[in-house]
Amino acid sequence: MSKLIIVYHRQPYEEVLVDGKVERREPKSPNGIIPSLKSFFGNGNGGSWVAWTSTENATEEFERVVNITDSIGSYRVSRLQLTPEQVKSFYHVTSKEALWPILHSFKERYNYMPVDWSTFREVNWQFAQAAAAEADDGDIVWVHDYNLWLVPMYLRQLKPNVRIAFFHHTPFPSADMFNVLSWRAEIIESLLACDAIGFHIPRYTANFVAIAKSHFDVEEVESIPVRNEFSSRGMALSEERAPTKIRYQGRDIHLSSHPVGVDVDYIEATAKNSETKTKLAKIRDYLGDARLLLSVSRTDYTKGGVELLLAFERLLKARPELVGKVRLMHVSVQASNVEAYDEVQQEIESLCGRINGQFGTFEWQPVALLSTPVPFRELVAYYQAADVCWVTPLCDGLNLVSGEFVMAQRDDEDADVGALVLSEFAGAAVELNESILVNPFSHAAMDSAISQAIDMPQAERRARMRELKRKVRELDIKSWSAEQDRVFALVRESNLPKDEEPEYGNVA
Ligand code: GDG
Repeated sequence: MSKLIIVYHRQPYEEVLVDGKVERREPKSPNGIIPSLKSFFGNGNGGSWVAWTSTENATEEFERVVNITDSIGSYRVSRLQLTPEQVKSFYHVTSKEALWPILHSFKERYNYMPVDWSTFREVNWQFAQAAAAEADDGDIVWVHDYNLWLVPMYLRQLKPNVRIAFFHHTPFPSADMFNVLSWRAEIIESLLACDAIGFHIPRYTANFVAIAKSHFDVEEVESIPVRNEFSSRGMALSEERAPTKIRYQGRDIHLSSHPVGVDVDYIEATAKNSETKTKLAKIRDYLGDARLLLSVSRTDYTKGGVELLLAFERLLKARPELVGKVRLMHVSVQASNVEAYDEVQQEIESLCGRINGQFGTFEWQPVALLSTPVPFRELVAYYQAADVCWVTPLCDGLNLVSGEFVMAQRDDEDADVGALVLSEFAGAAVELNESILVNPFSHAAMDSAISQAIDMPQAERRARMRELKRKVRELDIKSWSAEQDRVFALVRESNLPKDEEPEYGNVA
């Protein structure tokens, strides 16, 4: 059986400095993308993980490759040592200031000037070299996300007979947006060196195919209809068909459109845990008869925090009877080292201050802003306490918060459940169309959606929640993993080197 080599920019554990020595700790919570990816090593075949670590905290005994044994099993971690200058240029500048805004369709935020593309190439080349050192012919190298876009092309040069798969966690924009990138042909050519490429939803896959066809002689070989329940015509991200295979220079490239799901079992178990129940009781006690509106994200202009706060301000102005009766908990986890995020953080802080100043009293404040992460177990208790979960990104690859909120809701017949307001421009909207879908660019739509959610009777909430739960359960993290395994199996059989290709009439 071939090995799997995962290439992801972060290491699969936390590094903590204890008495001058680096200790590696397995994240306690299985929630999040790293534990999900690591679980692919759990089948006993072992594997390797390639990531970077900064030379900033380097110790003398730095080991380039370490063997890890943890709850999943044993695997190797190959670490690239990047200088602080490389990290800044490759990650904080090129990836976050130039690529990220275009992926999320913010042309006006495209910051081309500080980009040093040669450093981006150099870092991607180092990742490709490290992956090549871990891989034998026939092994699958699975590369994640746009900051490693050039790895497939370099890897194909270094190891022509490895299988290369790629997964995009972000949106893939339309051609007129993508083509703003000065390095567009190089990026697409690199992706065409893959044997498989995965996206969250059919729209992103279709966008990629259209761009690839416009740059190179790419043939669309296969497509499938999108399941009826995921294709409400006329919605921002709806598509009727999903391309599943393209051909370029005689090689097949398999395409998959499947959202990364949430860990349903873990969220359900956390929701039933006694500590969560205690926390929930405390939150309810604190809220009294006020209702909780909840918003959870990283601080990022794509997440629409500013627009959401403005809508909350309009709500309190338009419906004064809600003053003192609804509280907004706005978790907006602050990131560091990206200038654009600092600006948004300041805007959010200033808006929260303005709303509290206008509508608050000494005893009562309408918005609670939290800029540091809330532990996941507590977050689940807030999901349960929330009357409305308000998720209105301007653009989001998928959005896991909406799925987590749904799975945290109680199932019993008479339980009070929350309502979900979800942006049409989050990939999750394609699946979760029983939520209140909203266009976050329209004040009128934002205003009526939040009012509709607050006023929605329990019977309607429960009916919608039943359907939402069914879908989140069906498209959970296990189903995403199964889809990736299906694609890996296809990839193992295709684009075989000439001497391994079965001959006609000679197939077992
Ligand atoms: C990228 C894409 C795509 C948030 N606040 C706290 C906290 N979180 C956790 C949530 C959730 C995760 O962070 C956020 O996931 P999202 O999907 O909402 O967003 P991104 O971080 O932007 O992720 C996105 C995703 O990749 C997967 O492919 O869906 O579109 O942008 O799991 O729970 N967790 C804790 N405290 C917090 O305060 N513990």
